[in-house]
Amino acid sequence: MATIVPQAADSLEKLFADAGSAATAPLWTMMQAMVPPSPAPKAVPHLWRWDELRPLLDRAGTLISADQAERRVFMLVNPALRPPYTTDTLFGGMQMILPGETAPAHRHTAFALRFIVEGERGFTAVGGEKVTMERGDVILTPSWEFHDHGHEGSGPMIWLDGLDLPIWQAIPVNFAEPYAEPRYPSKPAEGRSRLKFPWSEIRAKLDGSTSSFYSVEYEQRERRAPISRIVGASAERIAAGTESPRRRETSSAVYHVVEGSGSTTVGEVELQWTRGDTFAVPAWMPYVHRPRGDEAAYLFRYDDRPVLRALGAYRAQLLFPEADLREHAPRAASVELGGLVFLARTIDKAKAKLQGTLGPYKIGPGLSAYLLEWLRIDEDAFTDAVRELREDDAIAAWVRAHSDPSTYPEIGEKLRTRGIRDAAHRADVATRYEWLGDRPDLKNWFEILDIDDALTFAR
Ligand code: GTQ
Ligand code: FE2
Repeated sequence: MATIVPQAADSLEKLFADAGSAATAPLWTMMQAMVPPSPAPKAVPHLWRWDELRPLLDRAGTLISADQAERRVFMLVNPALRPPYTTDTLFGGMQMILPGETAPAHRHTAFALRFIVEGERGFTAVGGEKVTMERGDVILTPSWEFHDHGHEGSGPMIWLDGLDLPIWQAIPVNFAEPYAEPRYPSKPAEGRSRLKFPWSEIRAKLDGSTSSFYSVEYEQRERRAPISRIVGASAERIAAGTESPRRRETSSAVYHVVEGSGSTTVGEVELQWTRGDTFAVPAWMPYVHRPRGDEAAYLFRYDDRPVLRALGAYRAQLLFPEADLREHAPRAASVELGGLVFLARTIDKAKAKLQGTLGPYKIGPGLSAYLLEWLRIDEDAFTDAVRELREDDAIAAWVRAHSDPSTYPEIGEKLRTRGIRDAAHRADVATRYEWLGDRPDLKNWFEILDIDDALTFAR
């Protein structure tokens, strides 16, 4: 007689066991972890002190040659992660080469930048172009170009390497190729190299601003674009006795202290820094820099903003979210506020300047500077008012109280009708607005700015 074996009741436990055997797993037990409610970087804020790294490099210099090592680099390993993570998306390493040494030529899909920390007359040869190094220079190694390093000076040559290696852990199709010889044939660059950004140039831009906080983005020489499709870089100046605006971004950053000392609060952590130190700011943690003493601080940083933008994942919480001119244009020239054209646009630019998000815009020279000049309002006083008052109406009332409203119709007329004066002026303007060469019919600034705003953010 056949016995009937009762079918044991099914259970989630059994289901999970069988699902595991079938190389599957239920999403619903880990929904939050797989699709988290907010950005969840694994990296922690951390600082690497120059006076700790420097002796390590010295010792490495006596124990291994650049040739043996291929690259004599101490990776800056985030304490919460493993190599090559300095942040979740960025790699930082401190590299040293000694006089007469060769770090042999290779190429890889990963992008690299170098920020020169110590020494002179070192060089890196990139794609046949020999680029000499000096403290503060930023030198680019674009993807897939052969590069080797050497040193024709005396004493150690040390720099910070910034690479996108962590990205290639998630997309593991990074590959490298050695060159057949230690050196790839190269010649010194003729004139200004497309690969090099001297510190003197960047510092002059930073010092050209009256803002207590100012940020300059490194852009490709040939066109308005970040230095690579994955990694961007900028330099920041924070005046003594002030602090940077509190920010948080979905991008992470590696900072290097070029001049000055101070501290950065990242989330709950306070990092104390001085010249030569390097620190990691993970994604989405609020951070603010404060210089110490009576000197301004100059910081270099690289970040993953370009790749986040490409992925549609760049977000920032800023002091003035409406004024991120890296992402969108300011209000149009013709927008009137308090009886004045161009005032709304100038407010947007002042806000952007305050928080380091001017992107391709500037306040002066140009119509914003003329507006303030004709109103007899000092730019610094105006910027302070924007910072304090924040709202359009309050700022417009302040402007009214600090200028003569009977002059507004005339000022408006002058601004509206201002345009390109002659061929020489046009040639000069066309160095900044390249597309103008194709539009000889255009003269009026308001029209030019409208078109340029649209072109700047056209994708
Ligand atoms: O100098 O070519 O820090 O290929 C990591 C990978 C430096 C370099 C690094 C590299 C290099
Ligand atoms: Fe390399």
